[in-house]
Amino acid sequence: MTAAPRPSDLSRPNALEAYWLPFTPNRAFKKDPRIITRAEGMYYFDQNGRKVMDGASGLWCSNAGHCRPSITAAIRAQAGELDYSPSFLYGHPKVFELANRLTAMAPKGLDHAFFANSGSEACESALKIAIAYQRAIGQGTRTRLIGRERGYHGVNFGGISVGGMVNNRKQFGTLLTGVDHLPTTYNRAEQAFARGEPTWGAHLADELEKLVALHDASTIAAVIVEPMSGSGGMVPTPKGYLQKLRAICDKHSILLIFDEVITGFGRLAAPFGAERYGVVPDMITFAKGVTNGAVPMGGVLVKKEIYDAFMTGPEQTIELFHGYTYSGHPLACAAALATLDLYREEGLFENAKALERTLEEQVHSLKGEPNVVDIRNVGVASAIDLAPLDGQPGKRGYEVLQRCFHEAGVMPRLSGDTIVIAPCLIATADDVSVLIEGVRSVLRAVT
Ligand code: PXG
Repeated sequence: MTAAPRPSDLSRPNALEAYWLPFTPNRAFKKDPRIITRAEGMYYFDQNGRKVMDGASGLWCSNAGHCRPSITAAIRAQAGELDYSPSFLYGHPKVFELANRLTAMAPKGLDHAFFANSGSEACESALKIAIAYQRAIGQGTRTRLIGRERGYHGVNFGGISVGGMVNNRKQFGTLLTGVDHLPTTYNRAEQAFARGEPTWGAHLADELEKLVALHDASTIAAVIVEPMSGSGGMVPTPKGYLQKLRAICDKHSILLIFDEVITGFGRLAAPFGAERYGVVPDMITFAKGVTNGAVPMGGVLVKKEIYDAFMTGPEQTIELFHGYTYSGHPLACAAALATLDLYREEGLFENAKALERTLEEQVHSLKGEPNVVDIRNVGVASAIDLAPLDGQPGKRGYEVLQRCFHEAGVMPRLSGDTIVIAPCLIATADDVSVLIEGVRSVLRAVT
């Protein structure tokens, strides 16, 4: 017998209180909620049917714009054909196809793909593979992981330990031991209002030599950095920095991991940041744009030498004790294959090159607007730093965000007092001006 529904089940279908929103000031949000009900192309629609332009590609994931019919159709068809199959001990055709497509897109030598379901899981997977690899090649003392201040590698324990954002770390105890951090490459005095990659800062890669001197190379497994730091306030990497980091890692046999969860799939006007900078890391993490955000997926592209180091011992033994129920989920694979087709058919990584120049021109025109203290850009990503209100960090940024949504009809991304504009790669020059002029009007209205 089914229990009769409790009255509350029916009387409060859309009450806000039960839902604990992630990375959101819940009380402020619930007083003034922003509810998205539909999306199409460059636009979101709210519960009143009002159009708001997406200025952040969702959360850096909907690179081809929203609700693209070919991706939607692929997901629908896959759901009707194979909804789920076990990821351990079995495979399905699309997961192999996707691994082949991704490794073909990746820099030469990254010949294997391991799948997860988010950027956070991608990072945990890469860090675990790094430590296990060192052990597999007889370097078991190499367990230390090096990240960077302001780095963001998701929210799981490995990721926040190597990550460098204090707010993401301070609530959660002692984290992983045996990590250390490179300094951030951001320096406002040297780099303010730089266009593209700043020319100052490559020397900061040499700080890795200091960490090697402090800990000894024999204790260090890997270094993980983002080719452009996204959540840490959108910080482009200085010219020459990644090349130096690669050279120092090679010198000391330390693995180099690029976290390309944001920078993969066209954000830097190339398939991966690795290609833009001509630096081949040992592993690349990806997520977000791989499925255009339509189904969760993440993963790691791994160098052949790393994979091969695990492929020893009796053939019936598991080589890596790691994986997820939903690794390579059929719906995510279908979405990813359709997404990669769309990126290619529409030449979106090429479009991104022109869009990068348009965005650069337009975003820097905000220099001189009230409270603007720095503007940065690289690829199809840009950031405007606002001076924080005295003793109330984040308040001015939050007000700008609210007004952008409710009054200007644009949705940039907010990180503290930094406004990020990173449009979908289908954006036209006119779309970019809608976003920039929307933000400009709000900056002029906010004190
Ligand atoms: N690595 C990087 C470089 C990321 O940017 C993650 C890992 C974690 O991914 P998941 O899928 O577990 O969230 C990210 C996520 C923002 C913003 O506005 C950035 C992220 C997520 C949400 C917001 O900067 N990046």
